[in-house]
Amino acid sequence: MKPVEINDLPTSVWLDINTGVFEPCVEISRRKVSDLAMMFADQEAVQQLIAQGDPVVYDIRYHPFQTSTSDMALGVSTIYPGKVGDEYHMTKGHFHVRMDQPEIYFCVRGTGFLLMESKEGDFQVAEWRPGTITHIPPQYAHRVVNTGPEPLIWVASYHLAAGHDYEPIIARGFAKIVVEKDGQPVFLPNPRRPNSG
Ligand code: S6P
Ligand code: ZN
Repeated sequence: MKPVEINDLPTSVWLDINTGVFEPCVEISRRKVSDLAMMFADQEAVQQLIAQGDPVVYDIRYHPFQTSTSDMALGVSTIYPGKVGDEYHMTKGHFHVRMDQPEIYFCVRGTGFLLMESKEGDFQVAEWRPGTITHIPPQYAHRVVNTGPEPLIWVASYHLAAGHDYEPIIARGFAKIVVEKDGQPVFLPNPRRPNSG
């Protein structure tokens, strides 16, 4: 990641809500099936997709707003429609390293779900459509799932200092996975957590 520049002047960026492209944007990250390999339940499907070209699951565009006295950041993420086996495309999901740091997500295109789970095991779901805005309290891990036929695009607003902690998600996932059954999204217990019922 490039070093964050300090800018004490007002700044605006411009977002295309149809494509998730925004300018200026200092960094674009792309996550493919192989980057999320351990996150999906169907490991056979993971290996097949990687062998067939390793499709992109989502892109993240990021821009920091660092002044001499404050820090904020904007992320715009786009999950492309698709599944790995029966499980819908989703983000890795993370806790913030700083457990006092909340975040706001603003859905601008597509449909799906935001999964949130605290370290104590409180599991919450927000259903998303364009215009849904969710406040994620500190101490809740967050993952977005695209269950629709078009890209799911949202804006994330958070403090730069929040940080990303992926380890608990890599180790255990979320309480539920979201899979397609008879053309509809359904929530199933995470098979990696035998007691999540
Ligand atoms: C950062 C914010 C988002 C995510 C992005 C990708 O706090 O929540 O910008 O980084 O949506 O998700 P993940 O789980 O791969 O970082
Ligand atoms: Zn976050």
